[in-house]
Amino acid sequence: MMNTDQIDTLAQALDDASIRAVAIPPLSKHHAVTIDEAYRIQQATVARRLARGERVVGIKMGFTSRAKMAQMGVHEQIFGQLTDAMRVDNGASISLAHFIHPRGEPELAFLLKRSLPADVTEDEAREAIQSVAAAIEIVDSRYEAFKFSLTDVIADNASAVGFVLGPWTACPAQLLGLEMTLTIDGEPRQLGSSSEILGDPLRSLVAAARLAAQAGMPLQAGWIVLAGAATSAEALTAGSCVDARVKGIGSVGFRVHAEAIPAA
Ligand code: OOG
Ligand code: MG
Repeated sequence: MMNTDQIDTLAQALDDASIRAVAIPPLSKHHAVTIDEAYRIQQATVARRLARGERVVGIKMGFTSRAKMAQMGVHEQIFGQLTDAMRVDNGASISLAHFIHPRGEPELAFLLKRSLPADVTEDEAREAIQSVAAAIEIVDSRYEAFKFSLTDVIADNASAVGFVLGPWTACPAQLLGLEMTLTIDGEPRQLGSSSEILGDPLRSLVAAARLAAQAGMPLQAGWIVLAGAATSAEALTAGSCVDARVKGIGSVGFRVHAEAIPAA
């Protein structure tokens, strides 16, 4: 069992890596971390963000599609926490300088009008949806070469660094079979379907309610839930224009600043 000091030390290493945008070796290289301990480390990294004035605005689900499981070699659903500081306005520009090796992935976002208990049914989860939006998640592992174990990535807040939301819209009767595309510089790079998210993105919301409540932070009214990417993620490169579209729901996008040209 890890004590609070050990948890805090590992959280600090991850938080520093995030602030400095310099990767560290995976925790699992030197420590045997359980899933419970990994979520405690995650909580401690988020506590450091809260101490800097950030606010939790929701959660993100990870590894809810086969494409993501295969890309990252992690086969269990996890969650990470989203803060207000991670939000990137639709259409805004970001700088790569703040990140290590960021990637973008197409997602679907839920806005909740009600809190959700651990044992919520699919019908109750649907009832709790205020609206939905096309989203892009920006993930950036704090680990070298973007390589990690299940507990490593949980501790690292599920690689959360940014999210971009398209306009909120009423939840359609069916969330199945919606085509999801990630486009870079006008070129479609990833193509998937909302059905690839646990068979139905609504199931991801149900899973989110369960995991978050089990971790002692039940989903709240007003929170955002990212359902998890339907496809693999794409590396972000300087000067590119990244867009995602969820058919029937909407579009969202952002730009990556061109690299600053060093003075001669
Ligand atoms: C991020 C964790 C998974 C998703 O949508 O499945 C995730 C990562 O790939 O490092 O965000
Ligand atoms: Mg994601």
